[in-house]
Amino acid sequence: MDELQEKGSPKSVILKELKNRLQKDLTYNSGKNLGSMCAYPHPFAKQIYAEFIEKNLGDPGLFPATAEFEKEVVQMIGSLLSHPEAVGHIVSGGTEANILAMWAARNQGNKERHEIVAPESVHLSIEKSADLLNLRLIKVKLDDSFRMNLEEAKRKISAKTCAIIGVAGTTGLGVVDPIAELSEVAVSNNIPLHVDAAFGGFVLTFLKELGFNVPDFDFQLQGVSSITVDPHKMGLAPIPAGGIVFRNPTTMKAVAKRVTYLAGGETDQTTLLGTRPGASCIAVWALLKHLGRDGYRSRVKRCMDLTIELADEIEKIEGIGLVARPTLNMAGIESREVKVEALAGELRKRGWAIALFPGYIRIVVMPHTRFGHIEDFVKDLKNTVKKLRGR
Ligand code: 0PR
Repeated sequence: MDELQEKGSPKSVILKELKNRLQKDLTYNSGKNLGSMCAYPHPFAKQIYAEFIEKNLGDPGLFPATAEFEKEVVQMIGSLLSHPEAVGHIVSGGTEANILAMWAARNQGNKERHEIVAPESVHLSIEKSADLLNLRLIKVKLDDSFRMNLEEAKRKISAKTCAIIGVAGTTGLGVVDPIAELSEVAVSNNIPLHVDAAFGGFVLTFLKELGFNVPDFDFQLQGVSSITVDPHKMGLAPIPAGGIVFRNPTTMKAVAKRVTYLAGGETDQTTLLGTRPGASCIAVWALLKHLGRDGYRSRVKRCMDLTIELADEIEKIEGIGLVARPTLNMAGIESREVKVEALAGELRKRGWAIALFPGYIRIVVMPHTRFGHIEDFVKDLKNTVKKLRGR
């Protein structure tokens, strides 16, 4: 048990202990982390973050310049998602972004509307939202390509539905739900469609520009009312930096609470948190300005090229296969011959940090992943499968 000491220790002693003990944490550049949707933050963003650490977006009157940067970040993200007039916030992550979207949708609808309709592949944060907001989460089965089954979704939508949720880059496999079709359903039923592009938001548009065949998912589609898009995933920003963008200010204002006593003057808070890290937001602003579309596009291309190489190698290994050809920079490994839990266990013993979902292993190819890391992984994967098949 640790306790707060009466007298402080010298910085050098503390630093030494921190460095020693933190060695236990896997680093991104070890190449062994193939299971995380986060990346080592871009060094420029890290520098900016440290420089403006004291900014608090919870009191925008006290930090008016920081608040302006937040507006501009949202506009830049909005422009990436085909709607520069978007409003929203840089928040703590995809979870908070999804909670905000559900909160706004619930408050905007009438009292009878207390159900949300989402695919089985939806992220846990939507379950948390339903729990917190007293909404009933109605899950829709997936089709053969692991996308939300459209016909079932239509059947489950009713006068009680306050939001439909589609995922653009599912947590497990990175697939994109039929957002264009869901948008039509949303428009004809006058229900907001929330798109969870926490991971896919910083990938899909660039893939499209690179000539990949990816479906539409953003504000181009009239029914899309809000989008979650996380700078701390493929946006390369320091944690915490999630993003929520709304098509209309009125949707966001549905959660507004007036705060009258702040040092910077009265404000309408439209976030879950009060005190919020302005440094995160300023770092995202700086990074978007620094990398530009071109910087992100080239990183996305590298990740996708590597993912395709990995996918091709997985397909060559006897005894295992891909759950689906990758849409994004993620791949799912399944097997009819060996237990994926055993396979994951063996790979983890060899130091690989990989995610294990029911029935498959998820690999995420992030900007810190190099060709050599994939080569090493494939080698271990081959040997492990061989060993397990031999039993
Ligand atoms: N929406 C989707 C589609 C997600 O995949 C995630 C998280 C969220 C929302 C929630 O985002 P926050 O975690 O920012 O609140 N997806 C990652 C996952 O579950 C989160 C993560 C990232 C977990 C890095 C572990 C890790 O090492 O895989």
